[in-house]
Amino acid sequence: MAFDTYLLKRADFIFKDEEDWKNILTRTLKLPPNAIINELMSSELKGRGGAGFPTGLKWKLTAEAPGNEKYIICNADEGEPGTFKDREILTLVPHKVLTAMAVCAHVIGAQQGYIYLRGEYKYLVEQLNQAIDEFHTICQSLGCQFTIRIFLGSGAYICGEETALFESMEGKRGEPRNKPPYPTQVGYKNCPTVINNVETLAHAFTIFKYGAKKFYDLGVQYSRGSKLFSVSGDTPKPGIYELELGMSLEDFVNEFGDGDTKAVQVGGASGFLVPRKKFKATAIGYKGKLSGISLPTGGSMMLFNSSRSMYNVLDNYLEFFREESCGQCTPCRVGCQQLYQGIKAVKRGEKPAGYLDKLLKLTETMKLTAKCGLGQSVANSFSSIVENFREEMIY
Ligand code: L3W
Ligand code: SF4
Repeated sequence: MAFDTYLLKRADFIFKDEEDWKNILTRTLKLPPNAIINELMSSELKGRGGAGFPTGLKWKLTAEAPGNEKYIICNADEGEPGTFKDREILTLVPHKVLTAMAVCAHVIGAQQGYIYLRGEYKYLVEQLNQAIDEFHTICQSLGCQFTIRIFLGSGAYICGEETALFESMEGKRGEPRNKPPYPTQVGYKNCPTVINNVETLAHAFTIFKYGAKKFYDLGVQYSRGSKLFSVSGDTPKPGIYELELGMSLEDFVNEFGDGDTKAVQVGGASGFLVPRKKFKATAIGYKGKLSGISLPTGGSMMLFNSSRSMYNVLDNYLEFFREESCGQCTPCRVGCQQLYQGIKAVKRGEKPAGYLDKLLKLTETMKLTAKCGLGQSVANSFSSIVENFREEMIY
């Protein structure tokens, strides 16, 4: 099939130039909020947590929302299996994130910001607090009263879902709310709130430093800029890489595979498993110019070679989802359990292979009826594994 190939290109923005933060902060805080929003909008930066909502629009909607009490929250509850990039940003260039949070506060009119830090990243608290103390001193010298605090999570995956995160911060069980209303209108403490992934804020810093065009010139139409990828699994070079969006999976595998890559899981357990025959036709980015299949992702890229059982991979994901489902809605609470038991029954020969089709239907129902992204996205990995590796699922 005809497919435009976007060559894999490395980018080099996120982990450098942090030392400029005081200048960038001073300069950007002097700009009117509208100018900052326009710059973000023209960069076409989209949320790097996985869903890809336009960042400039999120800030604009929150700035325009009625109310005097507003918040900026950095979502550092990095829990998607195979994702380990945000902790590196917070370790190596925390001031970029803090600077972008202060600029956001200036744009939306917030006095207080929070970093919601994954419980397992407790080891980062001390050094992050040191960075925050230093940051507050500089902010105050600029006449900016904005302050940032860390809120430490308790290890529940679901608390990375933004509304469950608010509930958790408010001292309640971490259970997702219905959306809409979106956080831009009703967020933390029911106030308008910007909630951005760590990496999104780090890219905003790049845009404030270099201008929108530099960012926009990377990547392809509808998928602008670079992105961090957490590369793991059967690869000779596991690690974190900053790459331009729009690359084909084939290029990615040529670069990171071990020569025997059978499939790549794009976007963690909530993403899609892409088999070898679709590498060429799959690109990493948001839908638009990319022909073939385009997959947005939070950046988790797990490679599997031919020694791996796709049944075991799916079993592992389902065990994870069944454990992490908050249990609030029936399709997800019961559905995850049924899927987990169901594939075991087929594998043991207790159910016929055709039972897999019933399970596929169940995932379609979950996609339509589950309350939040967790239950809705189980279908992604389930259907992509069962449809492409059915022979590995049966007795
Ligand atoms: C205002 C509207 N705001 C949407 C906002 C919304 C949120 C953002 C994305 O799931 C994804 C999921 C996982 N007015 C709005 C609006 N928004 N419409 O835009 O929203 P949404 O609902 O599309 O997605 P989400 O619930 O935030 C996140 C995928 O990420 N994922 C998981 C990643 C996990 C991590 C991690 O551990 N760090 O990133 C993996 O790919 O499948 O699609 O802010 O409020 N009209
Ligand atoms: Fe909870 Fe799952 Fe329902 Fe989300 S889909 S609210 S995680 S039970």
